[in-house]
Amino acid sequence: MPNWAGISAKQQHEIDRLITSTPTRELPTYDNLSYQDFLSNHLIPNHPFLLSSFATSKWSSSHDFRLKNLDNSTALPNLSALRKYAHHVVPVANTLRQEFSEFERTEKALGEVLDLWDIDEGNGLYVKDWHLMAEIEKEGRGVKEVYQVSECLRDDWLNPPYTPDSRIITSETEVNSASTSDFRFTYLGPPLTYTPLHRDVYGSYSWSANIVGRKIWWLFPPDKLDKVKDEYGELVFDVRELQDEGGAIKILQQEGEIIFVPSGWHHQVVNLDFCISINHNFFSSPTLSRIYDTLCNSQERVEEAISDVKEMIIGRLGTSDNAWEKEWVEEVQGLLERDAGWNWKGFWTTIKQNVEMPPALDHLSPTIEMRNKWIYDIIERYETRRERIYLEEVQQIIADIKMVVGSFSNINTEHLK
Ligand SMILES: O=C(O)CCC(=O)C(=O)O
Ligand SMILES: [Fe+2]
Repeated sequence: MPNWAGISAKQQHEIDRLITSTPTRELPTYDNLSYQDFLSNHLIPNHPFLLSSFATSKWSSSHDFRLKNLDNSTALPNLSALRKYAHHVVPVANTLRQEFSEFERTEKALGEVLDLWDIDEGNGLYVKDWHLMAEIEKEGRGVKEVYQVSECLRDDWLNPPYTPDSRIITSETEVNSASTSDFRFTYLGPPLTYTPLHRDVYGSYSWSANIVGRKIWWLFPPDKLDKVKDEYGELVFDVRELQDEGGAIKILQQEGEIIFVPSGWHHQVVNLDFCISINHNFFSSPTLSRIYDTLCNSQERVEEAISDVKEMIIGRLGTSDNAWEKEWVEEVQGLLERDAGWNWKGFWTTIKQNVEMPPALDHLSPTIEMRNKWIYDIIERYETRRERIYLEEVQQIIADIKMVVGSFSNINTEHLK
């Protein structure tokens, strides 16, 4: 008995095929994971794992969003409980309509999508990247009405520091402003809605909790992507088309479990049931060098894409002084922000904010010495980049970071090498 009346026998067959073709779990699953073990065994080596449903059993959403399903161990979604958010305008992907390398996407009031699902329609619609937590906070309430962030996941440099209660939102802290980003998402969709193969924004880590339903994940370490390409050498949209599904680590994530996706790993996700999930994209000091590399690569791509603009600037200003280079650097940084979501200013500002106001307690973060070493490693690398001389604002931000983390010579990093 499927947990969603809107699916066909053919679709149920595909779900059964996905379940039976998933091997026994190849990744560790913890009931309890100390921060120290998380840091040494997963954050630093960049390895995936799962937390058992114990991690979400006390979340309000695990109670409120589930309807007991007598025929099945997996719950049904309590769509009526989501009605209190019917006025939220949410991004909706139509997973039955592919447009080039994305699904057709629109924005709708959540209530409109719930209306369709209530009559077993809209079975390709996937509500993705809904900023539920930010919306709740904007409405003056606390996110404890939905979830609690597991203690070991609190050192999150990309999102507002976790607080269960309502947050005072000033123009300074307003979500989506330049100073605070929000990568706390909620996803919901019927069986077989899916997220195609991708890597997360900025090369971040992500964690994803299944509140309702089960998902299949295909995970690819960065050095295992050669079998995931089509005949033109491009990464495929859907790994199910491939022989051997590209040799992925394939995981069936049960209801209530949290999966950790390492930084820079490609992944694809298919919902086996009607799923409601919550995820965070995040990063912290152990992966700063990967985030740094991702930004350098994005900049290289932008520079290649607009190399004709460089010629135009040189044609106009000549090369007798550095004026052309300053303009070129500014042009690239502007486009980088639009294309990659941030540029050097955004990157270093994020680091400055997190060293000035660490998001997690000491025992839930790397030691200060470790953190500072990782920061200094990327500062050293940045200081060899030519464009830095033109980005004066960024130089000041880095000077501020150095003030907080102390001068390099004062830090004893010998034991970390
Ligand atoms: O659940 C999904 O459909 C996608 C989730 C995802 O890509 C992530 O958590 O990084
Ligand atoms: Fe993702």
